[in-house]
Amino acid sequence: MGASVVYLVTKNAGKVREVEAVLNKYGFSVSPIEARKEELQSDLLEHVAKYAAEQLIGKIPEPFIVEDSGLFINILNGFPGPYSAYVYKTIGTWGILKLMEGAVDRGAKFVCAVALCLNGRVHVFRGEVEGEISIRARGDAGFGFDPIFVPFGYSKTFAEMSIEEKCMISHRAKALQLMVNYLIQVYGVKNV
Ligand code: ITT
Repeated sequence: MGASVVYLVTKNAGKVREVEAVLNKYGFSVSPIEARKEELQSDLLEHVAKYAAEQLIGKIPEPFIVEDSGLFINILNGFPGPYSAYVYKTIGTWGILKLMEGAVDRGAKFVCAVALCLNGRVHVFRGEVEGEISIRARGDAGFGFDPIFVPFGYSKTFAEMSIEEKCMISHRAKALQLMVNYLIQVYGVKNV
């Protein structure tokens, strides 16, 4: 392939920083690109990311990534899930804490689907991290729901971690790691 630039279709600066933190380690630079994404209504993030990527084939340079992610809360039957961006914009972390008031089961997970488009074909990789919704918001690093999510095995929220720490365990880092493994296996990418 020989390309060391990966284009990332997003308007979320937090995602850009994290994708860079992971892919830079493997010799890739990340170039954010703003393009209109077609949003498929689906409960499955993989379908949403794949559909959006397929609609962009031939319109933007390759290889490119479309990433769709969300927070799934057990006691709320997976809400906000695929609607996380909208819920964050409307009720935010405060609203989620309010919905969770008095809840004993605070289990939740972040899920990420990365759709990679290479040579006109789309491949999807999924990553998850399990954890809990905290009682109150803590920390100001990261983005989105980071101040209210405590990954299992840790006492800090994602927003209390450095980007390096978050990217050792995050849903996004796991999906990206699978993508890098795929590039190594199938394409024998030299700079990996
Ligand atoms: P693009 O579509 O432009 O990439 P977006 O923010 O709209 O940006 P999504 O549709 O994938 O992206 O929405 C995911 C939302 O889920 C995001 O806005 C956050 O509120 C939340 N989210 C996803 N990953 C997160 C993370 O690592 N930390 C905190 N919140 C996260």
